[in-house]
Amino acid sequence: MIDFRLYLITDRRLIADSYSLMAAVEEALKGGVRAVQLREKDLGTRELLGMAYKMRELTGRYKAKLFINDRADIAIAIDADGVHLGQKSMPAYAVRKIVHNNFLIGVSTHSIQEAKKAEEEGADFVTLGPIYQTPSKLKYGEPVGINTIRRVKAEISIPVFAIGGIKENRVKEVINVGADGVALISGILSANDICEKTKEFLRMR
Ligand code: 3NM
Repeated sequence: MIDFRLYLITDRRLIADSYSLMAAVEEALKGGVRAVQLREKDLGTRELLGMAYKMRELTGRYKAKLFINDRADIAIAIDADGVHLGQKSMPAYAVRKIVHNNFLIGVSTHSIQEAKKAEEEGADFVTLGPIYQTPSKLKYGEPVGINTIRRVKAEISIPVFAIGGIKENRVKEVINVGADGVALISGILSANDICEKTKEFLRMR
């Protein structure tokens, strides 16, 4: 069940020096985040697995959901709530074959076509983006803009999370065009006071 509206994605390189990754995520959890995606793409399998176990323990203490980026195997091994798949990951229909019934599958999408396909293939929710310019802009392609949210929402019935350059002053406008929630990295993790910033995001709706 997708019972969250703010989806925090990790990138430890974007965190202010004063926080470790675990401390940063704990501050966000204290501020009210209820879903975290572990996305540390530069780590090898053993390092990622070790981090994932710790993140499971931490998110579990706050009764928050934990998703693992791309790696369904690691998600299953550490008893995560789900996996978040990219366009080059295993497709959702293949992941469904190896997971239990309540396991959640998120898929990153960048167009109406990708969002429709993700739903057809069995995703529980999608992220759609980049909506705005992101700090690491070119990596995710040109911004798709907020009208794409409206159009995707008209085509699919699973929840859609707006992603890419989401700051607190943009939450209202993406929700107003139909987004079910927002997914973000730097808006929260680059803040000097992560707990306070998280609360600001949760107020902005
Ligand atoms: N995926 P920030 S944009 C991880 O469009 C990611 O699929 C995107 O970081 C997509 O909140 C993005 O700092 C980066 O802009 C989100």
